[in-house]
Amino acid sequence: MVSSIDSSVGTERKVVTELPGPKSRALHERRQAAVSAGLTTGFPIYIERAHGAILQDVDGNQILDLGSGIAVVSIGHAVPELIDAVSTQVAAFTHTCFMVTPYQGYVEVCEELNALTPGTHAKTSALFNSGSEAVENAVKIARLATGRQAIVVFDHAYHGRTNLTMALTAKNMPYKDRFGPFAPEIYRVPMSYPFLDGRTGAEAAALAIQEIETQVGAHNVAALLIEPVQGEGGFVVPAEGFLPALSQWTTKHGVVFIADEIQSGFCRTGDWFAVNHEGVIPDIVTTAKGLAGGMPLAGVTGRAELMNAVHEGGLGGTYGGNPVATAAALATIKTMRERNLLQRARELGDVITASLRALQEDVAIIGDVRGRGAMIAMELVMPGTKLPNAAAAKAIVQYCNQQGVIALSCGTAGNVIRLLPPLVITDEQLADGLGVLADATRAAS
Ligand code: PLZ
Repeated sequence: MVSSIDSSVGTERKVVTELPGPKSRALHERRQAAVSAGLTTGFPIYIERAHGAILQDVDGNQILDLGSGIAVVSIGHAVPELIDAVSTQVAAFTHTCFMVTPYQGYVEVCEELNALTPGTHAKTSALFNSGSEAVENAVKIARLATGRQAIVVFDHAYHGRTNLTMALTAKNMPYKDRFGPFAPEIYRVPMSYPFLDGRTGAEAAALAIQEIETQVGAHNVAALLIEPVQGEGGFVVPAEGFLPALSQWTTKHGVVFIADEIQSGFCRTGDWFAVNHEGVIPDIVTTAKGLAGGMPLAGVTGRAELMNAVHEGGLGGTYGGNPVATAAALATIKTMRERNLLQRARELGDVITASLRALQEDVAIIGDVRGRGAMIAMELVMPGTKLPNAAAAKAIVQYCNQQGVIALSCGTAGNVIRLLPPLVITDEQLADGLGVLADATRAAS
């Protein structure tokens, strides 16, 4: 099999041209003529190959990846087990459409999802292509199963860019602006955001619940949809007790609790799912990103009585659960187990948190350091306040890029730097990346 990896990609960050280099700049020019201007790219270096936590661009620069393609390649780039599984599957068959003729890989991924997601109750799953599509389907299922329409979402939420998921997403620019009209029956309530609201989990939950009950009515609510650690919205970790209180409320009122674990799931936070940190058992879990190591695959997993309430033929799609993507997912899950990436994510989190906390002592622009496992962020503020400092975030990302490090920003105000390294990043690579990030932060403050 093809298990040989491309050994030409080094293991160290190495910048050999100005960034972007001449070949990347030439490709970028071609791109301007060919690709819609609606797609922008933070760091337009064109990638040729990758390995582990290093991306190699067309000019021969070796770039340290602290973003994993937005939490996707958690097992690292070019993992031999994944290459083998995908290559074998490509040679066997690439597509049948699961609704026409099925195959084993689809069933096996559903079995894994049913077993890995929290709770020992009977579950079934359905597979799709993208996170947005998974969220859309979770909402469809919850509405059908409950016979209700209202969907409750939170401030700072991100759930996708399709029409329904734009409505579920909080931030207008760039996701929603002038793309409406949006889907009705979506209600947004306050998120627990300890750094900014200072509320305990119980207080924040009481506030959210009060708004739902007075403005929507519990009996109208089909589902409450929440990211247990918010991703694009700023790596917001709700105060302890917030998620359990909401979960209890949904159970009491027959509301479907949907955990969107698309960014936080699959080892990222040091557990299979972020809800596990507080023992919350969702009715439905949506997954994507880290699930398939870079192949497009998403899942909806939930209580069998909800998932199976759907009429025959009510769920589907041409490519959902594509055989190559399901082979990638099975190899990814196996790799996560064999390399004990849950444990590694916790170790990375400890190192990153300690480094950022030390930096916070030195500079006045870091207001908060937060996150779980290998999903850690710093919120940048105007010194002495909690007011957002988006300019600093932008400057830090640019500085990192110039030094050959991919760092991502997020946050409703664009003032959060988030770290999502591949979980196979070495200690040396991480120390190198954190050093560059510290230099960048000092330069910006
Ligand atoms: N739910 C929690 O994080 C995707 C978006 C990048 P798709 N986040 C990255 C961008 O700017 O488009 C995401 C997420 C959560 C849903 C989604 C949507 O997943 O696979 O991008 O559709």
